[in-house]
Amino acid sequence: MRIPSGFLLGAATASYQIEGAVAEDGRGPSIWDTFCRTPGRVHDGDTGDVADDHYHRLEQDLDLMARLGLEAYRFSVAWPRVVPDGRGAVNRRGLDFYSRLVDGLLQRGIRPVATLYHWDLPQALQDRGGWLERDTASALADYAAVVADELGDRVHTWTTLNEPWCSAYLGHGNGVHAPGLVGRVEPLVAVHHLNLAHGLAVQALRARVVADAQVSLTLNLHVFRPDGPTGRDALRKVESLANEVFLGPVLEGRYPDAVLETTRDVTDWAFVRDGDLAQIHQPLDVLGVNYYNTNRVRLWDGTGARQQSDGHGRSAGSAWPGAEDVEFLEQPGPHTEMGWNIDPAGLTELLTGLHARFPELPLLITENGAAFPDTVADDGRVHDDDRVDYVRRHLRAVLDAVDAGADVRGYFLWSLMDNFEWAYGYSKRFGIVRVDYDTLERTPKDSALWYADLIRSRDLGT
Ligand code: IFM
Repeated sequence: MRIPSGFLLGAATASYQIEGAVAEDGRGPSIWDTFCRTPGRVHDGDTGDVADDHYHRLEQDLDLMARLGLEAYRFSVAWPRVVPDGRGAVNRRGLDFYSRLVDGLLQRGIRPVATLYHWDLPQALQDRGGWLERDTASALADYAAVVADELGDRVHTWTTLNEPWCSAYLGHGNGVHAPGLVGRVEPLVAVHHLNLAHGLAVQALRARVVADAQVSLTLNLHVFRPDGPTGRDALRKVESLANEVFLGPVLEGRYPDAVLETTRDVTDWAFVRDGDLAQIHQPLDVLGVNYYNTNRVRLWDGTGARQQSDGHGRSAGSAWPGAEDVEFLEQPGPHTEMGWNIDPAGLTELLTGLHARFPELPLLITENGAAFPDTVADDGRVHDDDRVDYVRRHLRAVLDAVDAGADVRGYFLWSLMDNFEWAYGYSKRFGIVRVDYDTLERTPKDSALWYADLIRSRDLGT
């Protein structure tokens, strides 16, 4: 199987997960700084204070990317580094960091792909209501304008939001992500304000970036498999909350009926104002797709303990408002260290399904990868054959979708290096480069060497 010419092979990271330097050069606090300091929220009390120290090791990390031969690099800009209070004064030193990053990529022939928001909301905005407050959407657009004025001449692809599903439902539904709120209507209010933020940010970007830059949104679209006689009903509910609530307004200009039905006893959506859907429904050049696993669902019959293996941890709240009667069943193995099942066929189905529904819309895999319990062998290397196998099989799944007609433009491996895995702290390693958290030394794992070879040969084998 050969990688088609023009198909980009890259790797991805996000600001809070790798940068560290949280109190340096004028950066303000983010909701994740606060969350990490709240006892019991993050594994072992880990924080992003140092993370991979990427902020101080930028040149070294750029050289590493060049050695691997990456064709593109997806990073996120930390809003609290650029506009420390969320609104108002711009921090020049924050912008300078990203400007150096983009220049460093271009000097090495690597295409920069920038995400504006990968979950590190300035704490000052959270203090004023965060994503429950409509004004946060226009604050994101103002921040987008600042970043685009600085980097708009050099960035190849822009993504407004990363996985708004996580921001909304994990942040405001089951509370396992910052800001750690538990509620039913709150995640849906957050969904709408995130959708609005996306639409306003697209408009701010379009007015400023070079004409051939691509503007996108990255969604972690879920693939559900129905189980038994109630599987279809369950699927309709969770699909509406996970996928349709974003695809509908962003790409079709409406909240679909299935969303309104599923959430009927939660909200009347009165927070959606006249004109909002037109603001949200902006043309996109490409849709970013993050994919890791699938879920098997059915309706709970009210007896026995309800199964809840949705892969995002347990809490007092639910990430599925209006679909609390859906059971997430344990999936057969193999699983990654996150407990997520390995199901590459789901990626092919997702991509071909998206292509059938939105035939004009190019797709980009903005994240795919796996955490495994890596060990350092006696020879000092990490022989992560399981990760190589995972990536190879998922890349094949992408190429299967391309063969079936889907217009997929590239693949970004999550992640370039081990990093802060949110509520799991540093306990899960997704990197193709190992980071020793004591010395911060970087060591390419076997998967990195394999990926570098693949980028050179563009041959995925048979
Ligand atoms: O680490 C995260 C990333 O920040 C968003 N997508 C999923 C990854 C693995 O959980």
